[in-house]
Amino acid sequence: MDLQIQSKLIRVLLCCIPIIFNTFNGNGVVMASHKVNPNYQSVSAVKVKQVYRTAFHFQPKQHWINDPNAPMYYKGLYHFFCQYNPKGAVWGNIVWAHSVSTDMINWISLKPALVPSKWFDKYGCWSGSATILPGEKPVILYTGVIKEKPEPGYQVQNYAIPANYSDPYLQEWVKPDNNPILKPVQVNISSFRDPSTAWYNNGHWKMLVGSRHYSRGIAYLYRSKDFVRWTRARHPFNEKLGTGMWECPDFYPLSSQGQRNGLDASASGTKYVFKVSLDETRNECYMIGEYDLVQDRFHPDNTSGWTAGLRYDYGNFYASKTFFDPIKKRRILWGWANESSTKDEDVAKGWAGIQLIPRMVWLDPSGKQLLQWPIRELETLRGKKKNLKNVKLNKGDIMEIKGITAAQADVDVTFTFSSFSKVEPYDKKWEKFSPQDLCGINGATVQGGLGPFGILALASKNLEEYTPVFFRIFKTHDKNYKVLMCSDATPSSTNPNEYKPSFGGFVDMDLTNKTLCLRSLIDHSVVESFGEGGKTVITSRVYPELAVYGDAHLHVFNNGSETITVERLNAWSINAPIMN
Ligand SMILES: *[C@@H]1O[C@H](CO)[C@@H](O)[C@H](O)[C@H]1NC(C)=O
Ligand SMILES: *[C@@H]1O[C@H](CO)[C@@H](O)[C@H](O)[C@H]1NC(C)=O
Ligand SMILES: *[C@@H]1O[C@H](CO)[C@@H](O)[C@H](O)[C@H]1NC(C)=O
Ligand SMILES: *[C@@H]1O[C@H](CO)[C@@H](O)[C@H](O)[C@H]1NC(C)=O
Ligand SMILES: *[C@@H]1O[C@H](CO)[C@@H](O)[C@H](O)[C@H]1NC(C)=O
Ligand SMILES: *[C@H]1O[C@@H](CO)[C@H](O)[C@@H](O)[C@@H]1NC(C)=O
Repeated sequence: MDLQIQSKLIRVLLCCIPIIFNTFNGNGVVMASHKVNPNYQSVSAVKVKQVYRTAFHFQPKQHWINDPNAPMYYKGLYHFFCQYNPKGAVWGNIVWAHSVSTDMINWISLKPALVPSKWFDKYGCWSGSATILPGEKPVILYTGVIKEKPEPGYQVQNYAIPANYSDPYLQEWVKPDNNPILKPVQVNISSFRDPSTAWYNNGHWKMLVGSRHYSRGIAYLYRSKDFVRWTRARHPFNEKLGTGMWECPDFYPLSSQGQRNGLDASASGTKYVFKVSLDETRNECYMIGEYDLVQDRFHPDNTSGWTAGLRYDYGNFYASKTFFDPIKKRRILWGWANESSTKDEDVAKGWAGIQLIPRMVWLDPSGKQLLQWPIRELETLRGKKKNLKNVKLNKGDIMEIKGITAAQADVDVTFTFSSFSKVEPYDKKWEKFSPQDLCGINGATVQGGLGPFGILALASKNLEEYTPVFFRIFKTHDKNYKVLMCSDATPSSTNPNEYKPSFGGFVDMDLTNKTLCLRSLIDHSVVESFGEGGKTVITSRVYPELAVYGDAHLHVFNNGSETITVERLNAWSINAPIMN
């Protein structure tokens, strides 16, 4: 059946299912970095402001969402859950929102899957993951908050199972009475959360729980034979001094270098990925390394360990989680992007938070990092197309890409240049700077040698507002080239109240062919950009005042003295899918 028709059919079928609202009333729980304003957390949206809502990114109809939870495939449907406040547009009253899809693009929302209802989750059903047990039996592991104190709450780990395995929608979940399965024994009772998907080897199920001991970030490993009685391993799976609380640990095997197919959590990989979300800095770090099966520990490779500073996304992206899609044999990454607007604006908008487009992840041919690419299903939304070939851009040139909906678009460009003669030297004093700092110093208006060149997304007619996404190439003292990719929200909006960071990441690539690619997904208040086939990814949230709907424009530009050629550009209007 055609996916769209099938989705519509599912929607029709689901209209008949009564939505049961939860009756939980949180009392101003303060989560680590979410200082919740109790005055706001149960202020229900009266009117949902549409202007910055995304068209093709995952969003509920209204109110707050954060972490993606337990993505999985079950009996013909992709299931997606996330942290959700059913009563307001700021964090609080957290339940598990639940949606299903046949393509991870069109979504239908169901009633929340988990709401606080038992003594072991009375003050919150926090993040967790799904594991598919033998016989196609999904089980959810999640964090329950049993006391409000000490802040941000006393945390335990619970499990939940489907009430009816014949129901492909998995609408009812049961929390068995032998919960919690893990109490915080000899661990920090208020920093003990986010159980990972479990994997199986050497006769045991294994899973990770995020924690901290003072400033030491820790991922504890637990083992079980029956999935109910769990024992903590003597050594943490991984830990690091000075990194603070580790949230949402994720661990998975990879196929060999350059192989795009993903592996089930329990398969043995050529290499493994270990990822944590760092609560203190509110960004993530992933590492590629070896899994020591005897010690049950993860050892990052020297080239991809802590010092490499690898991130899935150098912009607005947090609390990510992957799952293995058994149908298309791929590993899919989900991540949450919060708002860059103020709490008052969020309350006025009536909503906050989006999930980014699911990305396929696999090991780069170098073996040193991952590659990421939006799932192919997104391309089914492509509408009107604009195509360009061999267009030269001299210093200062800006060329508009007309004829598509620039506020809701997918643009894919290949840039080439013919010489390195004008490349700028990489200033030695920048070595202590992060790529984000470098992008802050070297914006699109700072003219250079080889770059800046790229696109101007969500631009107003007279360029009072625009979000530049661009590259700039430098030559280091040891005669290597360094490619910097930036996504700069600074000029994105004339509203002075927004958070408008200039995000940046280096692109570790071979420039022999003198080409560089950029793909950006532009969706009203989000610009999600993939540099060089997904080597470096940066997401920005932006809120233009003028460049909205039909008043948004898209351009390519060059502000470096070396002429840049747009060898090929494809841009599409993107249609809106069914969204909850
Ligand atoms: C279980 O789900 C199936 C499929 O939706 C349905 O036919 C059946 O009535 C359900 N059983 C119960 C006990 O709800
Ligand atoms: C335990 O976690 C809480 C909440 O994050 C924190 O305030 C406290 O310092 C932690 N204690 C230790 C020993 O890590
Ligand atoms: C990785 O680093 C460690 C410690 O610095 C060193 O002993 C080891 O030889 C390095 N391994 C490789 C493959 O470079
Ligand atoms: C290019 O640089 C000039 C000089 O700083 C600036 O006026 C112009 O706005 C820049 N172009 C873009 C697209 O930022
Ligand atoms: C350069 O281009 C050639 C021919 O298209 C291709 O085979 C090769 O992989 C490219 N090299 C790099 C480093 O991209
Ligand atoms: C998203 O919002 C911005 C602006 O308020 C903060 O600076 C970020 O820390 C926050 N990110 C997360 C993951 O919460």
